[in-house]
Amino acid sequence: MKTIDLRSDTVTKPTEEMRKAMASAEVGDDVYGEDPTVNRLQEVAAELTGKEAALFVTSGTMGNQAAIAATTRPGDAVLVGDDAHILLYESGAGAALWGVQVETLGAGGFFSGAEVAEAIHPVDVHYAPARMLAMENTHNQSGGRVFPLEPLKEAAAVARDHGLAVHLDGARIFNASVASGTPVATWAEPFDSLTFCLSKGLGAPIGSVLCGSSDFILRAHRARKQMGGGMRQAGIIAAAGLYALQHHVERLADDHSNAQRLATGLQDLGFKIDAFPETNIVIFEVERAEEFEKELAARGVLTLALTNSLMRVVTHMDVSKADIDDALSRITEAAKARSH
Ligand code: TLP
Repeated sequence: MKTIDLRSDTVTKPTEEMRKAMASAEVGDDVYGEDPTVNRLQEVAAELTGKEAALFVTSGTMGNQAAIAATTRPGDAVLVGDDAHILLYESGAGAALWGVQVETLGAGGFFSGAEVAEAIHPVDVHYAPARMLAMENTHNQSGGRVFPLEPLKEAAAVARDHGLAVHLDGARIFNASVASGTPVATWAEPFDSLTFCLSKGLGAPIGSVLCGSSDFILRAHRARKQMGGGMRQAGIIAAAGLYALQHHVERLADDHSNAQRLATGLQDLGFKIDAFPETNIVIFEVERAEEFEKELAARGVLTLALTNSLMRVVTHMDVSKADIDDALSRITEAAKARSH
């Protein structure tokens, strides 16, 4: 029985063509800035996002943390939406490494300009001064929803007017771009900095890119070094990223239609879905989710229980439309077995 891994879009394995691009990559010591493939990836990323410069980092987490380091001082506040990755899933790095306090605003990952204004405390010794607003698009925990462009611009503008730097955790910004038909540079425009991941829907094995002004990237480069992220012949992995940007962007539309197929099947089985998927993430309600995760795993379908009543499934390059149908029939069996 084939295992169908829907835990995340991070589980993809490099294709043969991607491996060939990796094997033949020109490399050098990137700590000396001498890796031509890393340099090329950074140029391409800066161009795609419309920023001056870019920095190849090991992960989305490292990109977000380097952005925080480059922008804040200990004691500052970083504002994020509800359930942001920076708050929930970066192992407390903002506090542990840079001494910042992460504060949330809005609901479900989304917020208005007025909510941003309200979250920024007046200058008063009682409050941690807000130095940065970090938005997330697509928003993972709400089921890969796209933060619509106009409200996003408004929220970013309000933060900027109050003197905050504005960062985008764009781990899945290419999904937002493909789903909306709006170029990545347009999504990136309201932000001082953004990270995007090569190792999620784009199918590369490792890596993310942080983009911003040249000054910002210089400071982030230092933070990357502090985190042990100075890599040597990293062109081997940057080549996979370049390959992914050339060959795996448009196909994200397939992941989105597979997610919708999966969501429709789950709804037909009676599972409640709060947000019908716009991109590649489906979150559905189920009783005793942790148990259901195990019941599905026993049938070769890997999923992620987010809480004891919410499950996440994610579509990606390594699951086909036929795999989705196969997964749905195994989920049907597991659900039936429960009701007996
Ligand atoms: N998210 C992972 C897990 O950490 C939850 C996943 O499987 O979805 N920002 C966002 C919005 C993300 O979803 C993730 C990864 C990251 C940043 C961090 O990327 P990595 O895993 O490369 O550090």
